[in-house]
Amino acid sequence: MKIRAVKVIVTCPGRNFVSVKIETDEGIYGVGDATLNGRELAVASYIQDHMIPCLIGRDASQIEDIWQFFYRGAYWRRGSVKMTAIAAIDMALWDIKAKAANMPLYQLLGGKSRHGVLVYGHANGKDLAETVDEVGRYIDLGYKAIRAQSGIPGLAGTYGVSKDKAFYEPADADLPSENIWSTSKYLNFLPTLFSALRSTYGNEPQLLHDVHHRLTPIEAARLGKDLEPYHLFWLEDAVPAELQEGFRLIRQHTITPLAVGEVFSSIFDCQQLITEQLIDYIRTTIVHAGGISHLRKVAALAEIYHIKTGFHGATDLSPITMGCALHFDTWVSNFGIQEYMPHTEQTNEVFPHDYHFAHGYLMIGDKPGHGTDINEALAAKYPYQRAYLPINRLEDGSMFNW
Ligand code: GCO
Ligand code: MG
Repeated sequence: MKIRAVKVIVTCPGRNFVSVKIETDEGIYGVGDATLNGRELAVASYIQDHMIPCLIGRDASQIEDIWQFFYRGAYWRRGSVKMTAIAAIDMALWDIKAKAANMPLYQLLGGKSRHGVLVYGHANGKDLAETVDEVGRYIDLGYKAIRAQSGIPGLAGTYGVSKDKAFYEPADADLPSENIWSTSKYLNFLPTLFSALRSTYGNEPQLLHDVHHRLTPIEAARLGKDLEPYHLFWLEDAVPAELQEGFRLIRQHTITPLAVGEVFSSIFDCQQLITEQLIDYIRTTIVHAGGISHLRKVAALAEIYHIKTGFHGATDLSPITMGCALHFDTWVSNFGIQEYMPHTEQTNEVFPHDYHFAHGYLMIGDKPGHGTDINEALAAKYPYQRAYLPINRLEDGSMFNW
């Protein structure tokens, strides 16, 4: 089965998405997600200008060889743009292989290990009281695991607190907007939030929190310790993780479970974190780290070290990534949890899919392939609109991590 044509499709049904569609000479096609929030066109160009000429005429069934061709053959290794571009091709090729086999993707990977995929939803509020109410709303919706993010007294705004309660869109302006951050205000406030959540809702709901890369290891150790009485499911991205050995310090001080990895692009970004058991959940996901082929290797390494998956699943990852992730989650033995932020109706129309939410789980369908498609005619109606993620500064004006 030869690759006949490859298209890069850029669309903005409320937010930007980059997708690829690979067509074969046997009429079977596959789609993949190539969205890298805030840097979309770099990936589109990487695929269009540097991958498509090498793909035409290749055997679409040779997924691993094509992966290695683009990984090794570029000479320049890793990096978010390259690994997102490779991921998109990889997802589309797995879609084709599964369709050719007339099987849902999870069957090709090894079959079902569970009947549904446990997800966590995103409760957030402008202050403690509103966040407590929002967590209650998610419990009422049937979520068993809920991430809680809240406005912080004395700060105008922060990561994870949304204007729109149903849909969170972090890329909120055509040039980066600026937030102001204070670590001490945050560290003083956060334990009061989780104390209020546990006293209101008891021990049953799983509670999660995303620090969004804003602490140093010793600050993260303090926070992890302060949160221990409220037994979080995980504390996410407590520190920026370029320095993997930095997690040793956090680990020495706290038993709060740690999750990290949504910005990683390969197994080499988490090798030490995994082999030294410095984390509990690996969040590196299919779209930003080389696709299904590469994530299988990450998950297999993690499994040996008692580390579970917890794939990134924000709205800037398209429904195609979600479809692939859910097949992976349904199969992989060391599954932990899946992040879930519903896409808007407009996005769902452009990307028809066969997964749905029920009682705290996402359920996948049995269509051959990964179960997600793109409506090209509709996609063409929404041209690209430049949008950036915010940046963060300290109260004295210093550039900080967002
Ligand atoms: C999460 C993430 C996202 C990112 C976003 C950046 O845990 O869901 O931190 O909200 O900020 O994906 O584009
Ligand atoms: Mg995060």
